[in-house]
Amino acid sequence: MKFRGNVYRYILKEIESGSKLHFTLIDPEKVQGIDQLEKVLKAVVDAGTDAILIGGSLQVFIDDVEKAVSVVEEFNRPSILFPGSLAGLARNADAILFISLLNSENPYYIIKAHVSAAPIIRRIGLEVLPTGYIIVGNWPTSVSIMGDAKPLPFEKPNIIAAYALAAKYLGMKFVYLEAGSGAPQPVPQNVVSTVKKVIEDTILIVGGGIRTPEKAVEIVNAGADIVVTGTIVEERLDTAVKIIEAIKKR
Ligand code: 1GP
Repeated sequence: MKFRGNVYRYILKEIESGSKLHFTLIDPEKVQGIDQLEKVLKAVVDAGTDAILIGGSLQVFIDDVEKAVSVVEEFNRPSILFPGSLAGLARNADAILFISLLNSENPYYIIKAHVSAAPIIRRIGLEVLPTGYIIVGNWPTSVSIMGDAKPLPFEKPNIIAAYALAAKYLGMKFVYLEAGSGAPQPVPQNVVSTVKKVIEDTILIVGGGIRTPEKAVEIVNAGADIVVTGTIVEERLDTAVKIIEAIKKR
């Protein structure tokens, strides 16, 4: 059954009821057939994942994104585009994380891609989730390379928090702290808590390098509202299920 409704209100309602959310990231480039995707989605939805993000940094092609979205439609969870480029825009999704890469050194990723995308999004009629996207960590990752960003080091939580606060003051509804897909370490607890303390009720999404239930629970306990996992879903579905269950029953 297809998800129906307003995605932002759905997320807010969960958060206001005291829940922590989990989003599963599906990279269309890495999907190995519809059967495999259905199996993965069934497992994560049964475990309690709240929404499916669809996107990637490389080789994303609109046909693949639309195909992935149409499989998500079987599972009554919102499909949210998480585009690495304009090729990640798909007609049939429920919403789009409209991400400004705040610490990019290239204005294209801060605002110019958005200028190109905005009229298309309006025409398609996608719900927009305005998101300040901040790449953090002590190493380059695909997303920092593709987005011309120098990751903000974990040792500078106050600078990371200042970026997040700027996003809040610009009116963005979400702040996404991104350590990068497959990062060797997830965002540390002190960075999450420092950011959450200043952005208060702005919704905090944290992702990148989360591979164990313990780390996921640490991150939500530090103040993340939403945790995203992608790589572990592709590599160890059983562990991904445990991560979701741990977040949901904490
Ligand atoms: C990437 O934050 C997500 O945008 C997920 O990262 O693939 O490391 O889980 P992982």
